[in-house]
Amino acid sequence: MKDPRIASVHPRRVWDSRGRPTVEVEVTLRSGLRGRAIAPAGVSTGSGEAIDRRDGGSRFGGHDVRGAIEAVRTEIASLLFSRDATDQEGIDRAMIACDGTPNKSRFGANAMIATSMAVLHAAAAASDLPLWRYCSGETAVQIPLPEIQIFGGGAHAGWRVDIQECMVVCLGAATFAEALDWTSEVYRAAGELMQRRGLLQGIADQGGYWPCFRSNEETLDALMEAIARAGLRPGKDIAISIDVAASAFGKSGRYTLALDGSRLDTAGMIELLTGWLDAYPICSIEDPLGEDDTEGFVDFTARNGRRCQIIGDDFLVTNAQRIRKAAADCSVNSALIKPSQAGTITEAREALDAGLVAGFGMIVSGRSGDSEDLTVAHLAVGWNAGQLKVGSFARSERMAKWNELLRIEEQLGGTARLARLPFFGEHGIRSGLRRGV
Ligand code: 2PG
Ligand code: MG
Repeated sequence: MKDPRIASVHPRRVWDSRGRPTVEVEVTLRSGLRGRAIAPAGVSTGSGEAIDRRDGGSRFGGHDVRGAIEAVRTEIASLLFSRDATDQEGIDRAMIACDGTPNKSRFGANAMIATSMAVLHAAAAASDLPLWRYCSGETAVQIPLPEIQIFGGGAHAGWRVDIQECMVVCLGAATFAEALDWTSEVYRAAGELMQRRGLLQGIADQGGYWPCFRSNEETLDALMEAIARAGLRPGKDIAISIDVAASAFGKSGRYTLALDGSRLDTAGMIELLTGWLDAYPICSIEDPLGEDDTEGFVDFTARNGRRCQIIGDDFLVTNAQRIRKAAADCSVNSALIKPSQAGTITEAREALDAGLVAGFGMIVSGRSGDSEDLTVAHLAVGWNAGQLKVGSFARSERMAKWNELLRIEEQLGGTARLARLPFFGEHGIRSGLRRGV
């Protein structure tokens, strides 16, 4: 291994996929090798997430990151100087201690995750390994099954529909490459369908079509039609995944679905979504209830957890402790892993491990504000998470990650295996799907 001690930490301001400022960090080792990473940013955020540091004021709508950049340039850089980049945990823990806040608000989660990921890249470079291989060590890995958005919504599309994301999961694909082939056909079919109906008005934050529908359910109908038009069998070749992101329109057990003109309590929301699970081949549902509605999560999972992946995102915020509690409560059976929600690679890994120990389905995820940074694509493979979610099948910040997985699948050659959805109990996802078709 080349000398892995850190010689310098250099931050710069770059721009994310929404055209907002964000933090890039470049870590240079004594050997001259480097690692570089860019912090992503969400807009539908859980209240328990680590907090990005933004400057506020009027410049760039308050989103500037000069404070976060300064924190990397001064305190974080001197903290990391001369440390061994392969000691990821030591570095992350030192940053956490020095930040000193429970939510990383002093340095900023954006400053910390960009640094933490850059350190990881530098360590991989020092080991002369691709990032995914550095992360996996000797452990055999699978190619993650992709969840790919077709329609956007919620906070990512001006609240045109309430449900934030309507995605496809290519259950029947033999390889990652085939999953992308099928998704491309569905994405195109969905675009044609929107155009024919005079609904094609552009794309949402993550590249999914801007959903000009008259009801939330019409989104699911349109996706079913697009899958069929693409010559694929809904529920057999391709299943549906939705991110309800219910925290964004529901608090204290009261949910307002503005497009449908309905106000529902927790029981009503569970009834509505269970009806969707009966009517459509939905294999995965994320944040079906608000982050403060733990009882609702428990009830929903008791009713549907054997036939569907039920994911906590805003509800669990990539936090190992919360994931362990969710496993004990049986409030979900799956968890999203967004490194930027945790704020360091070490904590994101801890959260992932807590989920794997609990037997959860695990999905590594990008953010709605993303960039050309490929870290999450490598983590999904190297950590053997089983699933990856990085938005739609358009816009290069999304395609860069899907394309990177094609390269990794190629590198793995004959040993490459596309992961399958986890199977929950005797009436697991697959049998549930058969009932749903
Ligand atoms: C989500 C994510 C990404 P955001 O809710 O799952 O799809 O959105 O990055 O805005 O939190
Ligand atoms: Mg989500």
